[in-house]
Amino acid sequence: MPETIHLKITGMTCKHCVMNTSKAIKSVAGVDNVEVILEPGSAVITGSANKDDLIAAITTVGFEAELS
Ligand code: 9UX
Repeated sequence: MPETIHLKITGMTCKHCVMNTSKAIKSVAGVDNVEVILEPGSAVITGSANKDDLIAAITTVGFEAELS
């Protein structure tokens, strides 16, 4: 069942960071939609993606994420 996941993301400083983070999140299985917000750093994800997989994907592009 689809759900909405809210993440706090630290380290993004520009629009390119936001794009990289969005792409990384979209690459995770089960993501239906994502909105990444630069200031303050956050993401709202809908779908059935695994939360740890989302956090790991964000780490891969150089930022830190936690559930919020
Ligand atoms: Mo440009 Mo955003 O290096 O980190 S992508 S500031």
